Amino acid sequence: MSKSMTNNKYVLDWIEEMRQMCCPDNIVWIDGTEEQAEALRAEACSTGELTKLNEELLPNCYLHRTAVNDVARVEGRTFICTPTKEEAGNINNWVDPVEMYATLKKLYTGAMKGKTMYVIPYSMGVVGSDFAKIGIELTDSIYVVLNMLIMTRVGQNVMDSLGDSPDYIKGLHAVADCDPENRYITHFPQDNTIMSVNSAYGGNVLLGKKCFALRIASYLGRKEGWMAEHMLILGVEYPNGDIKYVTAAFPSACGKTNLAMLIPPEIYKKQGYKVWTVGDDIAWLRVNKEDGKLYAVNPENGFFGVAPGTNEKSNPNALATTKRDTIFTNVCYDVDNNTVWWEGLNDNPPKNAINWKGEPWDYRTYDKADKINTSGAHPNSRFTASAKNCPCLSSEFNTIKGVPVSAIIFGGRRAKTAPLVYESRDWQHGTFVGSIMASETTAAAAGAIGVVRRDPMAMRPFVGYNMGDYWKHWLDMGKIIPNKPKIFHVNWFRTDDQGNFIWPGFGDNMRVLLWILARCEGKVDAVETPIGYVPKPEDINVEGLDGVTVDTIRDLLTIDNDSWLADVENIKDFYKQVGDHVPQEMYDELAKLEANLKK
Ligand code: GTP
Ligand code: SPV
Ligand code: MN
Repeated sequence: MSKSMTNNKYVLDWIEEMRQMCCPDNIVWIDGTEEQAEALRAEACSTGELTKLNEELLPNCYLHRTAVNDVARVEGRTFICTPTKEEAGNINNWVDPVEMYATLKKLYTGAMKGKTMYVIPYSMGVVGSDFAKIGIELTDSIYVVLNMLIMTRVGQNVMDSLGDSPDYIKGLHAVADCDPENRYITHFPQDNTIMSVNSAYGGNVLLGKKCFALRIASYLGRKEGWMAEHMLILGVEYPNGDIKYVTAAFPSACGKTNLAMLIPPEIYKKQGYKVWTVGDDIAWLRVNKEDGKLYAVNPENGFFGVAPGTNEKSNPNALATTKRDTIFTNVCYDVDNNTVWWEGLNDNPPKNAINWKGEPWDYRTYDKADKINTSGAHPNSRFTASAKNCPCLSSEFNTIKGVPVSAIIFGGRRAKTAPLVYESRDWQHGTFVGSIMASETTAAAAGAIGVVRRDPMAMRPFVGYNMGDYWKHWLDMGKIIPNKPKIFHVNWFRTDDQGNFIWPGFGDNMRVLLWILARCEGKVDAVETPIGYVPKPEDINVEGLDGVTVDTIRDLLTIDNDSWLADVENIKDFYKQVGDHVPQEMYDELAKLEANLKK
């Protein structure tokens, strides 16, 4: 047993209780030092848990493969265990806490026999800042430890900051048999507790991320008057040096990392425009007492990004971030070069390759229609990369105060219906726009891909309480933010009749961002439609775009009343499903939308 990093009796008693249940051979505290991390990497390499990659091409980078049946978040096995089902609501899976603790106890009992239990003290947010919250994760996986060291702030200063307070989030993770039938990702908001068992994949086991920074934090935010959201945070720098910040909520694998690291098109770059990344996945938002604006911080310390599709053209900043100190999970292994590859990196797949399942792989067998079985990298394969290596990292990344938010942007993958961009009329309408978000499902969660489902605020899998109460919390926040951000909705994913994306996306999304910010400054007009305000087509700059004209923009901005009316029916069903906690204001907005469309 390594030396304890604290005398805090709440922490020590809990660890002892978990030790007695899980029966590890050994307990090791993770102190955040490079020496300890290096020793753990070496140990993981010696057992085959990690493969060290080419030190010249990818210094300090490693490859890891998870079990074939453990490659994404499992929403069906994720539970919010509040004392009553009503508190968790109809959208979450719920089990009575007493029953769930009993189920889990059986699975954890003896689960760490022969293994080491690592104790990871971490902070979400800059240690000791007003935004920050402390967690301790106990895990028997070195892979989890090494990921947490990249994704969060770990070290003695975290325990010093906690002192003898009981105010921290408990997280217990055991890989156990990695049995999908007994996989549980469970949250006990009233107990500040997260318990995860039988998985070793990303969002299921890096407990600081979705489990804490969204599910538990959203619950705490409601109680304490702030918000935890599935949002990127970026700053747009104008040629005069001004920087305006926006946050954007898109569902998993719908473009947050890409937008957060956007490189402006040439026409803007040469004028001096720049984009700075504050966060790519999670935002914690609080009202600033001095100026009455909403301020955002990114509680994470790294990026757990989707690898496929990341390349020199789509996201050079993300690619550069992954060139050192990175853990790659479930990508394709290039045996000859001892490097990694994924679909969409380049047109040069390795000839001597091992796929994400760990089998020899011939790139000629790739079939777009059956990616999971034929691709070199899993569609949800990821990189875990340190924020400090990101070339476009904002100088405000370690901000204590947060950055002021000018605009909140919602968005999803919609082949039809949603226009390129529209603006809500006010905060209440904007909350409604968030509540009716819909998107085609992706590989980020287990299950069918490409099915349209409602994903309010991109938070469907991440709200730690009743969805209706969450919308109410949004409305309530609107009442306590004197200088509210404007709320917008975007869709980069409209397709033509052949199924091709019409909008070029990626860096060119800057053109839409600039319209959004011009609206926030009152510098550009808009056209009122039944769903909100859309740009005049000529106000989206198409200079330097290949094959995209003002007519293309006009087409991308059309609102088809019939498909929207069909959506209204679908929203009514969804609201019914959310149940009787849906605020009346949302029904009022829905009625207004329907009336506008029928006018
Ligand atoms: P999570 O990490 O799961 O929360 O995902 P994310 O929202 O950060 O998504 P990410 O930026 O990793 O993008 C996921 C996929 O969307 C990638 O395959 C991208 O290539 C694709 N994508 C991102 N931005 C655009 C865009 O503007 N247009 C198009 N057509 N595709 C995009
Ligand atoms: C997401 O699915 O939204 C992710 C990846 O960001 S995970 O950490 O697995 O949740
Ligand atoms: Mn995410």
